[in-house]
Amino acid sequence: MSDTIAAIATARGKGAIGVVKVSGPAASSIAAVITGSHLLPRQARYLSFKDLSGTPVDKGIALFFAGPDSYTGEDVLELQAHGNQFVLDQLLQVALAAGARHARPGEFTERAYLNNKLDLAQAEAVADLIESDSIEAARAAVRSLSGEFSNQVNDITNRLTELRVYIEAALDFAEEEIDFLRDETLTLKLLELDQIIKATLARAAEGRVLREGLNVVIAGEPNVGKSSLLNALSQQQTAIVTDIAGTTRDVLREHIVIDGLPIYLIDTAGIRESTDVVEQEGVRRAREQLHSADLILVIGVAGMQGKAEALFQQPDHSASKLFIYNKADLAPEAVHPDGLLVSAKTGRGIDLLKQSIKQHAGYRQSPEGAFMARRRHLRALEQTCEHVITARAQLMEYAAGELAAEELRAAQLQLGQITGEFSADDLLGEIFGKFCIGK
Ligand SMILES: Nc1nc2c(ncn2[C@@H]2O[C@H](COP(=O)(O)OP(=O)(O)O)[C@@H](O)[C@H]2O)c(=O)[nH]1
Ligand SMILES: [Mg+2]
Repeated sequence: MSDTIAAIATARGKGAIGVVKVSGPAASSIAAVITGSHLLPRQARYLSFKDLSGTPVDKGIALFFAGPDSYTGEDVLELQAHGNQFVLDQLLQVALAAGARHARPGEFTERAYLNNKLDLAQAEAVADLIESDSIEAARAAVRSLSGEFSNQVNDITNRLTELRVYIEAALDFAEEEIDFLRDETLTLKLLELDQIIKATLARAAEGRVLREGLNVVIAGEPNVGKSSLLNALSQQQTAIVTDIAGTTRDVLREHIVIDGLPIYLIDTAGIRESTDVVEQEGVRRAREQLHSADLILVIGVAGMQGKAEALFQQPDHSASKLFIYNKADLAPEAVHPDGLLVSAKTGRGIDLLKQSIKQHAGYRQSPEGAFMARRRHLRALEQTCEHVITARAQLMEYAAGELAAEELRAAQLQLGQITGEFSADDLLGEIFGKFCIGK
């Protein structure tokens, strides 16, 4: 990488300060052009920023970091000017005229990754921190950014290596191989590993939900109070509520946040056979929503035995389900051990319902806190887990050391995708392409 990149790093708009960043071999000569001085590394200087003709553009603070001790690992210049678009545009233009080119989205962080300043999971956490929509999400992102998630992944990788070495050594001593491989410490270690992976997965899954939110679909028969529950949960009068069955036809959405957990509540048409074409379409859309749901709230009526359940016994919804019995105000004595009693009308049980939604999301389950993570991380961890389980079976059931070692190797490859040790170029393009410019 021999070229120099530049970008405005602060958000567009008017603000107290605005930052232009430059990274690459020309950073120090660009600094000399703009500031007219030779900047010493890591020494803040307050001076005039000038354009190529020497006309002052602004006054501000210039910071120079000499590579490899910088964010990107290259020479980096940071100009802190006033937060005005025209000022920043001019500074950027000078940098471009003096030898830089426009940075692509995420290119500073991509360079940091390529120069081993951070691994891929950390680089992704940078983008996730910037995108955080709650304190909880920001905390999880910082945890991943500071390497807690990666350390955990590396710990698992090291344990895998240790076990592989052990098994492969056993294979070299064929006579004692069987005893070696049936060794209890080996199977215990595999069991322990399995647990560590699952714990990591739980923390990552929590972070994934914090980042992407949870699709919660409210479903059930007509008139059970689905729309009323949407309104009660969101404390908005979004949905039209009447006692006429089949009122809701369109799919309605509300965004709510429960203790930092973003939830997309989706209200649907009541599921029943109907001759009305509009309602039929509503029911079709309701069924469609069920497929993208993370959680389905199956609504029934308190005191009535769950006809609703039967509607959702179809095997095609993999989402977990929570059974809710509404209108508890009309049947205060009702008992439903399989579900939650609520009243959209009086508000009874609504807080409990929110807590249950949170629990079902696996949220706030891990005392150490969530790792900001993405679906691809979860997939890799799940695959790792499967390989470890298969490895244990190969050893215990068949004493097949070679196959077990092969499984462990496959597990390591999966983990390497999280930290970017083994990642395809197109994956990198996809990850960094979603960053904002200037990061
Ligand atoms: N008593 C009582 N009535 C309710 C409650 N929730 C909804 N309803 C009434 O039940 C009827 C149907 O409600 P709606 O939310 O439109 O049901 P949906 O068809 O499932 O969306 C309306 O008349 C609501 O006022 C509740 O908790 N208690
Ligand atoms: Mg409705």
